[in-house]
Amino acid sequence: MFFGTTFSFFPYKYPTQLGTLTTKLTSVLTSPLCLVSMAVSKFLSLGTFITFLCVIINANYGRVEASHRVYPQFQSLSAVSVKQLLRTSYHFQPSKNWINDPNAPMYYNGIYHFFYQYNPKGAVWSNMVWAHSVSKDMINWEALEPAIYPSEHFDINGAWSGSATILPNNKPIILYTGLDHKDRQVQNYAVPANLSDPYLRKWIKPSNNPVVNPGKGVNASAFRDPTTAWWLNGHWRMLVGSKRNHRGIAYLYRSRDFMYWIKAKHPFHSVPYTGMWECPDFYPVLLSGKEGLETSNIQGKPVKHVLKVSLDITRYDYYTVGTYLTAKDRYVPDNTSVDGWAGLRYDYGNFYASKTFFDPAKKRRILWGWVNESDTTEDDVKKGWAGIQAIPRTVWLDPNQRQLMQWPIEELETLRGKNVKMRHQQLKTGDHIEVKGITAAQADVDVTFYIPSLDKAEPFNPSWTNAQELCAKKGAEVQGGVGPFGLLTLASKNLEEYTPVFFRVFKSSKKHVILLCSDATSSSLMDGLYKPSFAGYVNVDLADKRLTLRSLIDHSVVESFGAGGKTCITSRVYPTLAVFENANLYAFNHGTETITVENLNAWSMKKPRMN
Ligand code: DQQ
Repeated sequence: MFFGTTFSFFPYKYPTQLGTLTTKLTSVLTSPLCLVSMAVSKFLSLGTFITFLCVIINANYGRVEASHRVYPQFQSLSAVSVKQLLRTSYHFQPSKNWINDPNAPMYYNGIYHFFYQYNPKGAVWSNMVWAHSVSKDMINWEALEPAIYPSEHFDINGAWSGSATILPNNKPIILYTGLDHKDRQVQNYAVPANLSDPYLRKWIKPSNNPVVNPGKGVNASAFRDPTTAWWLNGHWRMLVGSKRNHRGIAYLYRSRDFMYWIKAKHPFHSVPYTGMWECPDFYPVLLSGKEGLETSNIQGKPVKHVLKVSLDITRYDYYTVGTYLTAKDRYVPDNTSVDGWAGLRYDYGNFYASKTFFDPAKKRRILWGWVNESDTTEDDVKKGWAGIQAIPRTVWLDPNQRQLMQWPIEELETLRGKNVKMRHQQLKTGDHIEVKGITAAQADVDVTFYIPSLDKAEPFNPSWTNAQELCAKKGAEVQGGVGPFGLLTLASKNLEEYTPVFFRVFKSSKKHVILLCSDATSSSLMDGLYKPSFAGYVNVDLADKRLTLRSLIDHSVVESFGAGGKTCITSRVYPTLAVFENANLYAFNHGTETITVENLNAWSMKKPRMN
């Protein structure tokens, strides 16, 4: 079931890395296919055969690594001009070049700091530094000089991802991965040079770095992305992502003084056949309410914990909800959380290497995620830029305690300009009704659909475990019973191009199954794009016969939140006709059951200060 999803990435600029072509080929041939086949080989003779093949391939070609694809010819090619056509307006991005992972988001004395992986020289991944921006609202940003860049033996070959911790007496400290002079991944720290500079412009990397070496038994080329540290019973703790063979691992390290770290005997958590765990994130969530918690602040509080890992093989972010066994210093996911590739995702679209932080100013936990491109590397070089960040999201535990809820930070609403409404509008089968009067290429749309009757819901086949495959099969044009209904975003006048975001309701023996799709198949007339039918299931019971959808539309991104933030999907799209004032927005229904737009609000969005 994962084959289609995984392999569909490879023609584009997704996994694989620093190696030779052979290594790249090996990773294509081995990682996804072999891991799955090994998992199923107990049951299938074909699986056994493929596993055997993989072992031979692995034995012949040796180490398999994956991270970002390398394009030596483009990596330091300065943008001649930055193409504005598809640049986003209110999503975070620098003025040019490549960006990837969010690093060390934090709040310090009234200012939000955001660091990110950045190539100062070109529009493809390479030459990584920690770019640095500051903001008072996480919407308007001012760019500063890079905070961390390769300069010492412990990071001379790269300054990769990491996290911030606020030490007692309000002292920020950053842990990050350095690629040292031997190309080993080591963990370093950096501190502000001047705590009284409100912008914390300069960061120092003291000479006692690295503070953590890979050590015996740890794969030095798969040992990265330290988490925010937490304090418990006299020790700091932090996690580092890794893998051994094909087992994904979060190693736990402890320290009394933040300088001298010892690896715990047992990994904090690990799962077989999941490959490299990049950018782990671990944090507490309250059992009820939307309030966030500081990572160390759990004593006496009714909490669960969340462990998120970025699976390099699929390039998606998966999380489980579970229990932190503090006495054993281990994490155990709840039995309601699937621990692996079929598990919950923050976002069922382009969203990777994410990281949360606790915002003490508004007592909330905020999630940042990198939204990568779906065009070709050549397109990125021509554009002179690649990568944006999703709108920061507040995250909290769903009252059902089985999943998270996510919602764009409230500050985004300060960008809302002209508002249009649609009320009690019936959508009969085949209708698409225009939402007129806003800048449809740069908009925020929030809609509540009312479903008068669920009787016509199509039967759900239990073999449809892969939402994305189901959405590809039953797209926006395929007539159903209850749905497909939703929004046609970034639509050209004659619908040569459009990105539908829609629901489809099925009936299974016990309950209704709701599918949310964000389908890029018809989004662009351009060639060579990755146009997936991203989708996720939405775990709601429909007792009130209502479904809500919010979509943030920003020229080349559509970021959607289904059912108040239960299921989120971000699509990158590259319209050629549906641009600027030629983009349109419609509400539509292709199901035989009439649906009512009970309430729709759409706003033109203003452009914030963006770096
Ligand atoms: N990107 C960083 C790594 C991380 C990966 C390097 C995830 O630290 O594992 O740019 O996208």
